[in-house]
Amino acid sequence: MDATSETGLILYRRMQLIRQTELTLARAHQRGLVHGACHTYVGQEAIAAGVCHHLRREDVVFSTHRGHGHALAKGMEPGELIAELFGKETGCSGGRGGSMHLFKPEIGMMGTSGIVGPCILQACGGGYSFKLLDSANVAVAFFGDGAVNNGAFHEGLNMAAIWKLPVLFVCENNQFATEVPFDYSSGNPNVAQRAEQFGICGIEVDGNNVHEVEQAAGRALEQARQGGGPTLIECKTYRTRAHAEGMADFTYRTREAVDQWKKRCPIEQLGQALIEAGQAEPEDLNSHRG
Ligand SMILES: Cc1ncc(C[n+]2csc(CCOP(=O)(O)OP(=O)(O)O)c2C)c(N)n1
Repeated sequence: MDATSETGLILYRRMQLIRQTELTLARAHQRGLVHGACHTYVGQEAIAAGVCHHLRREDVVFSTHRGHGHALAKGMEPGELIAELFGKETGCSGGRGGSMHLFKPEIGMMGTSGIVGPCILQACGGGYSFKLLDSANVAVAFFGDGAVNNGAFHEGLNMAAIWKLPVLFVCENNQFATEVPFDYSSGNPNVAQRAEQFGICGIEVDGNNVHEVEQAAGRALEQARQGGGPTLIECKTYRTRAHAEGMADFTYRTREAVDQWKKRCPIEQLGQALIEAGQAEPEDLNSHRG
């Protein structure tokens, strides 16, 4: 198998692992087995998979309330994640944290969080410590469009720029903060463009195209490791389930819009591309389902 098809299959498997874990959790939530809120990552899998493809165990990730995909892509076992949401001692946080307190520092998973924004500053702290230690590790902040009009975004990007911190800022622009459309809440809804104001590089990618995400992240992470400073990547995407399990979904957006985005499923798109390029057979993909 050549390197391209191997990468494709790794990414496919990683995205399926996230999708199947999320669907398992959604069903468990419906049965009342999940304690606390559960924000799934369905539709956005390409972003965690693409970025984390280039991360080493020592690199650190700071996440959000929608962080199951980040934890899994950074190497957390699905069993530890599911057990945590079930409130079991075998969960990654001993069953005392739940979905928004997933921690496993030994693999660089520095936490999901119920507070929108601070992960940006925490990643700057991580990057600053790597700089002081003169290490080639990087810190990654994943955050939604809902975080970019928060002070933490401006403080964090500016600090990372002036100190050339080894940080990657990944904005997952799924177009809504709960029910508020991003183009309503933003004077300038182009997130990538904002990087210029801080003197850093900003890139916009199709967040449902895992290769686009993976390649942009690979270049930005290499730059950060070599002392070239931070990058902001805006990944345009869409969540295809409700904001959180059990919440109503079609008061602020239409079923048709959701259906349109389901057709752009990142997993189906990659699977199709692998088959068309002769890099995988349908049975390979079935055997890589998570
Ligand atoms: C500081 C802060 N303000 C408000 C909230 C309430 N809140 C929870 S989720 C959310 C929407 C976040 O949207 P976004 O960052 O775009 O992430 P998404 O849910 O779309 O993945 C808000 C406003 C919060 N948790 N923290």
